Amino acid sequence: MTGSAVLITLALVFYTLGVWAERIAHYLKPWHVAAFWTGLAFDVSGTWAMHRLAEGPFEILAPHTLTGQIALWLMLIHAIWATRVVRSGSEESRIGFHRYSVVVWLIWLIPYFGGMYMGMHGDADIAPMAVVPSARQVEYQRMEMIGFVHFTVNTFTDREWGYGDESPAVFHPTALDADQWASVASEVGFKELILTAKHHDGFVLWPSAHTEHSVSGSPWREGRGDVVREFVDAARRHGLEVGLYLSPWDRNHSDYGRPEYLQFYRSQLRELLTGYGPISELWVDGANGGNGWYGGADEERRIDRATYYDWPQTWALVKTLQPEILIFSDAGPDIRWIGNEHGYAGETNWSTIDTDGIVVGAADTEYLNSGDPEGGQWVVPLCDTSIRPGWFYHASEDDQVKTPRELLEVYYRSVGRNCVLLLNVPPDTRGLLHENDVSALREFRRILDETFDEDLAAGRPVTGSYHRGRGGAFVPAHLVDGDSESYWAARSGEPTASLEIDLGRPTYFDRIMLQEPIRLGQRIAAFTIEGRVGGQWMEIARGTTVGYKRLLRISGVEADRVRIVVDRSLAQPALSRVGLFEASPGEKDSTRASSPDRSDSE
Ligand code: FUL
Repeated sequence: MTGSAVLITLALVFYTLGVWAERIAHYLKPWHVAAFWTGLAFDVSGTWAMHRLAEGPFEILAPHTLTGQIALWLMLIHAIWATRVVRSGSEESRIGFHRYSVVVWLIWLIPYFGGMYMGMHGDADIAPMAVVPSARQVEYQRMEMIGFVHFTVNTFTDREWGYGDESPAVFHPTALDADQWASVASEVGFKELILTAKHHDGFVLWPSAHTEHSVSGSPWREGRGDVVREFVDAARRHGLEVGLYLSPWDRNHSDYGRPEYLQFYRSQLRELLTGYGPISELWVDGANGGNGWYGGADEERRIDRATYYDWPQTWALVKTLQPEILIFSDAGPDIRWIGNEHGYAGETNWSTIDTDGIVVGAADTEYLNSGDPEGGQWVVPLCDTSIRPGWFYHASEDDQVKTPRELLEVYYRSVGRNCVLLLNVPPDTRGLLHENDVSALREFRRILDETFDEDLAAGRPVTGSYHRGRGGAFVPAHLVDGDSESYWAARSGEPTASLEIDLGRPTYFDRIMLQEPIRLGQRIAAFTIEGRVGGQWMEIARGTTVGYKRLLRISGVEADRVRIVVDRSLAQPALSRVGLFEASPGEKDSTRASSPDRSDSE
């Protein structure tokens, strides 16, 4: 309990004692009056302490303040009156006085309980923005990195887009081990894996009741196998969430382009979403229409992207089957494409967009890349890219696997720019992740851990203005307390702020991490970081949005104090974390080699 609450509770004790002792005695005694005055003294000091803690100017007309004021004045009048009655009042008025006392006591209870309620609930959070993420979207964003598994007949035909006429017999992994995929994924920090249950060629990785074009027709596991099942089970064994990619475009199906195909597509969704337990994400690809086999027609088919799939109804079906699922597409509704396949988010990246009018497969990629501060929907940005040039495995690309340093580049431009990174690591013809991919991933992880292992700002003293709340709910120290739930918030109505971390001694760092408590919305639009180097303040970084996480690479400085200046914000800014790090030597070489863009190394 805070000091003010103790004082006000003491006021309650004394006041109640005086009033009820008088009531029982039916006679006003001098000690009753003394108890009234003591109660009043505690109430005045408790109220004063509370207002010192509460934020901003004293608002005389706020409901709680107003009832509190009225009660205080009533108590004062009552105490003065009681004093006079004891001193010079008639016996009759001393006998009847308790009636007034009880009324004043009852009125006083209103602000007391009101204050207690506000103490428990009033400062739980600052006011959220008009658009905030769902709890599931926050969970999703916190995963930071997830893995993509592109695997189908293309793996065996050495193609990127199958035509739809592949024989199921070509699908014959010799050593398929979904456990290896999942164990590598969890080892390198992926929190979810997404499998291409069906790619554009239409071949399905599970034994479907709706098409013959599936693993049932392949020699693998004598036609009795189910890749989706093995994948889902392995992922869960390794504590990973499961996502499925079901290509809307189907170059195998004879009905593709006709209304009947939609029923087929929905039946496939039904199979996947009812047969394999909880699915965290459905991935809806934008590629669509064009030539294909289409049951032997072997022709070009175009669809109207805006209407053909009747997405609102299709997504409603998906959510009925799996209420917790998140749907990815260019238009969300829950997760949005970042607009390119390099895994790069815009330097400015808002989690909000306006999904109205976005057509899946024909979206404005610039818009998706940076989001929209005025957007009416929260749609988590997702950066997808492949560890190899292609999405599917090709032996010819074994020596073109992204290096750990290239992976770091992707990481800083995706996770470091308010995105979730979806990294594709395609199994080879054995059905295993290739050794080159696995070793690049492991080294990438090692460097990442080395860089972010020690936060040089952790636990250091932080000063700056803040939104006052009971129990210090929003103090600057929350930036460095290692608790992702706690946060600092500026005074309400103030879109700028400045915070200063005292590092105690000159400290070298070259990586900066900022995080907003996004469950209350995204706010910060521009910020500057300054450092005191050799007694002189200098600007060391500058940026726009922060969002869930913003990572900045700077050329190293040795500063003893660091200032975070919020220059512009859509509402009172809030931050849950500021971290300062020294990059692993493995990373620094890469910075030199690939000379990162100014945007990340201002
Ligand atoms: C694209 C597809 O055409 C690629 O083959 C791959 O699946 C990628 C993730 O999405 O649109």
